[in-house]
Amino acid sequence: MDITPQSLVVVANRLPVDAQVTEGTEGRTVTWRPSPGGLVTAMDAVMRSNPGAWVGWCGTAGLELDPFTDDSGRTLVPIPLSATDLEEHYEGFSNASLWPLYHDGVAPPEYHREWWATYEEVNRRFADAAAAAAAEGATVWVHDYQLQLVPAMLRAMRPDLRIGFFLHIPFPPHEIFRQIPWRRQILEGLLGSDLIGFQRKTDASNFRRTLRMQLGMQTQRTFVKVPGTRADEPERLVRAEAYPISIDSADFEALARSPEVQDRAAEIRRELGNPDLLMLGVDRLDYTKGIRHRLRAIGELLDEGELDPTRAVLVQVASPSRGRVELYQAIRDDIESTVGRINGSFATIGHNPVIHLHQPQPREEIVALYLAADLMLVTALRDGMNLVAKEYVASRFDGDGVLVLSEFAGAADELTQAVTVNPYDIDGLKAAIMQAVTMDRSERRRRMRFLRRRVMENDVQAWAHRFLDALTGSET
Ligand code: GDG
Repeated sequence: MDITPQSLVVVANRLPVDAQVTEGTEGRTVTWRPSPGGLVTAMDAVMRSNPGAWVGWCGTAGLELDPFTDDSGRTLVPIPLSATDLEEHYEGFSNASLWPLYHDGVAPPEYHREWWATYEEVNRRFADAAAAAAAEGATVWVHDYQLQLVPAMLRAMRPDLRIGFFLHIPFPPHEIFRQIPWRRQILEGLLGSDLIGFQRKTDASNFRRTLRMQLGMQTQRTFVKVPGTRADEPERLVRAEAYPISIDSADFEALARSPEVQDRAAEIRRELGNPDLLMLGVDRLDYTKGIRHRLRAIGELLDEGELDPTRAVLVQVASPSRGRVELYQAIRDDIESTVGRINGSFATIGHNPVIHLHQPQPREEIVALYLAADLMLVTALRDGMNLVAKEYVASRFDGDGVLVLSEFAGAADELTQAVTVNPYDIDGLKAAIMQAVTMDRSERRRRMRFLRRRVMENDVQAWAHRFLDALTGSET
């Protein structure tokens, strides 16, 4: 099918919908199920006035599908990925090379030349599709570490486009980034953009410093001077700065206020035996999230009698993630055995101090947990932003609850009234948990008021508009 070129094109690893394939007697039928997430919500707001096109993978390996227009008028352009593409581009170079390295090497990155070759090939496929979907002078917004080569590939084909790139994960210091065998290609890939957005100011400054150190480029404030590649090509100015992402804050608050969710929150506490203290962790099961450090601190506090194992409970939602990458299987085993050890030592008949849920929970259940929890524990070792921290705050319309937040999560830059921790410091983490447990009501409410002002004002719609306004030059 031919695509009508669009003036706004979003390019992301996944489409905002997942294909559901059924094989029947009359052949194959494909239906589409929305796959809601932060990015989809953010773009919904922007695409309402300008439906545009979305280029991404449909969620099923080996499926080749034509572009189509959905109910809201968006053009969806599915990119086919084979099982080998997924293994080498997604699980390999994206999630076993770049992901650990960009998170400061909290796990050892692996490099394989065939992974890199597939990464380039897949990026080329996305860039070609984006070029075909973009109208003359269109704005193209490329997302995340899986697609860092797309901006330069796109610019080479379509110099008329405005190209933006947003990195959802941290950008590491030059000393760490420089170990990538293909570091030059990645930097040049990103520099095809007009605007490169990062979560934190430190990510943007790590990037600009890497360009100075690695490519000898000059930077001025947030701008990078990118020399032309030919003598007749003028220098370009590329902007690299922080645009901290957020959530659909009003939507979380509305869900938390709904009678069903409030009833469920009360019911959760009852089902847990009306504990004096309900602590909560919600993470994708990932080694960057510091789940082990959190469990270690809680285990020691129970051991030392600081927390009463019959009156305190930690609910840890660790939703399955990247289960085919080896390291992720190991972290699951590790967490399950630690939870088993803590419960083995402190459980009584009818009460476990740690509940580990390794199944994805419905969104309503997550919000009910936010509302029920006295303490939210976000102890990431490194995290671009951490939306869970913001979701907890947005859900607490009752003005209560304490957020314990790692200083290594991007959210710590804005949520300065959380109880901040260095999760590597187990004694410090224990002290922070106890500070939160013993905090008096007026102090809790004062801090939550501040946090809520931040999260309710700076929501994901504001984030998307800010980025696009800067990209298209319509900033006020
Ligand atoms: C990347 C960056 C950055 C989790 N379990 C369930 C569930 N979740 C939802 C949470 C939250 C999301 O998943 C996780 O978002 P995070 O921001 O915490 O982390 P990443 O997935 O690593 O996201 C991160 C983000 O991109 C955006 O730029 O903040 O730093 O790493 O929304 O609520 N949702 C449901 N059931 C679960 O079991 N429904």
